[in-house]
Amino acid sequence: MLIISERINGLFTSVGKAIDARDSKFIQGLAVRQVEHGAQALDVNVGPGRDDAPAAMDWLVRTVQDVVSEPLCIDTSGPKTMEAGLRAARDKVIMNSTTAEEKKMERFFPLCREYDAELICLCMDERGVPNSADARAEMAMLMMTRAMELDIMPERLLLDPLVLPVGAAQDQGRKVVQAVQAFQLLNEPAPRTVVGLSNVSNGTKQRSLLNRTFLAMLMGAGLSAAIMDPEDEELMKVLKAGQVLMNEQLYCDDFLRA
Ligand code: THG
Repeated sequence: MLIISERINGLFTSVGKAIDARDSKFIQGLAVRQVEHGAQALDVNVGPGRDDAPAAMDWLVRTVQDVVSEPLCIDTSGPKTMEAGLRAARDKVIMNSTTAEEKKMERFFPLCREYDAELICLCMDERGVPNSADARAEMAMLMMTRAMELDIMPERLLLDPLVLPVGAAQDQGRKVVQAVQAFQLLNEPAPRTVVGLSNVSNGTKQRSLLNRTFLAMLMGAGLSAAIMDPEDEELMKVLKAGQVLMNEQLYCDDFLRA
């Protein structure tokens, strides 16, 4: 399980303010802390509704990579902001993300090829989010096929079924679990999968409990990566136990500490 830090995101009020003020100390402190707690990659997102998004992304990427060497996951739906992030990045990145919208694929696949990046493929298109696991798998297949036509091999992709808040769409949780299983049958070797875990608990009162329960379910379904908060200790305990139970880590009596 690849742990991608969710915290460098302008959605968080404090992070949004730090980006506005170009407060590199605050952002760098957060980045270092996330890595110390187990982040293996860092999602970076300047947040919604900015006129200066490409400039903000350029600054954010440079600021974070000055203090950590983990790969960055450049999180934006805007091609200009994505390109600014790709140009600023010193090492290879994960692009987060294309959707199945024609306009998105036309811009993001060539960028992926040009910068030799990995790419998250988010299951949604002009009509919204597919309502079933099968419809999500069909959309993931479409993105994978289109990528291959441009010589982007499936190994470079991460398929994201798109997690919705349980409070708004309670029937979607199990469909996402089923979609993660279905995605792995789309190719050989099985394509990698990723989710934005905390989406599931948005607007609820038991965020950590819902996040860690959903993580266990998704790990059981074979999930490869999660955008999540490694500073949530209970969540990280479930992750470590899950890795032992899925035979991804060697069991020992002290596995939580190991
Ligand atoms: N898939 C992919 N990328 C993603 C998502 C996804 N990137 C963004 C998001 N979803 C994952 N990251 C977050 C980050 C923050 C929150 C949820 C998911 C969050 N933030 C608080 C909120 O909105 O209530 C912020 C509140 C505060 O200021 O503290 O919940 O699905 N590929």
